[in-house]
Amino acid sequence: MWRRVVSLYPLLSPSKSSVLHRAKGGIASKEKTPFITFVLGGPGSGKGTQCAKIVETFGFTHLSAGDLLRKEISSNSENGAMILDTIKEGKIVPSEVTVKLIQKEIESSDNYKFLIDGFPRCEKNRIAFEQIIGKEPNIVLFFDCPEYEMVKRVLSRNEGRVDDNVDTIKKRLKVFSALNLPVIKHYTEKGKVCKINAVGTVDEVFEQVRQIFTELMV
Ligand code: UP5
Ligand code: MG
Repeated sequence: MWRRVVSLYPLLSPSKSSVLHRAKGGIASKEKTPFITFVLGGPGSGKGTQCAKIVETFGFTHLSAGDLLRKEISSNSENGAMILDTIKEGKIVPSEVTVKLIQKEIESSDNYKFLIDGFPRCEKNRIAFEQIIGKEPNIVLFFDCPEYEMVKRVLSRNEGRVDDNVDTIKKRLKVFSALNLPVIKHYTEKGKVCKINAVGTVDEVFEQVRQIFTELMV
């Protein structure tokens, strides 16, 4: 059966106010450097849904790494076939490919506040981002969701995604647990993670998110 892995993971938890206090300095320096928010959580934890609400309420630009990769597939780019095979297997696309797509979006945007959704998914992704972009995230949101709930949400999404099937979701969950949780642990130790309980209605979850961003923007 689906195990509950995420919440049992021994995360350090610095207080939310100390995380926000540190991040605030970054958002104050408007337009000089980008303010980077990594939005992490397992497949179906609600990252994309909550990002849409943050964009609407707080004026961030939403960069979903998965959406950027799917766009590469549909535009028949040179990496399209490789990306499609990787996504079907629930594996992680080579870091440089994803970071370059994110970099292009950041550099061509007029905004300075970014939500980077579903990235970095592994330590190699994290290191590549920090080397190529030359910056760490200001803050990391982690949507903490039990596996049974993530599976239920993904399997009822019905938007025709090639990876929304029982076989691939099992692989995606394994990759999340093995490779993405260490990234969350890394940033937790650096005092950058705000953990959000992703169970509840979309609006209930957003209440927690709203509090974080309201405090950040003050
Ligand atoms: N829903 C949302 N919130 C809900 C709530 N509170 N209550 C009830 N239902 C809720 O939500 C999923 C579904 O649940 C939706 O139907 C929604 O209405 C409902 P969503 O907001 O889409 O969740 P999200 O966390 O965004 O789920 P997603 O499936 O997009 O997460 P993944 O991280 O798996 O997908 P992503 O697109 O980021 O990546 C896909 C693949 O691309 C990866 O597996 C990988 O192969 C590849 N990839 C890389 O290789 N590198 C990258 O950097 C990024 C992706
Ligand atoms: Mg998503």
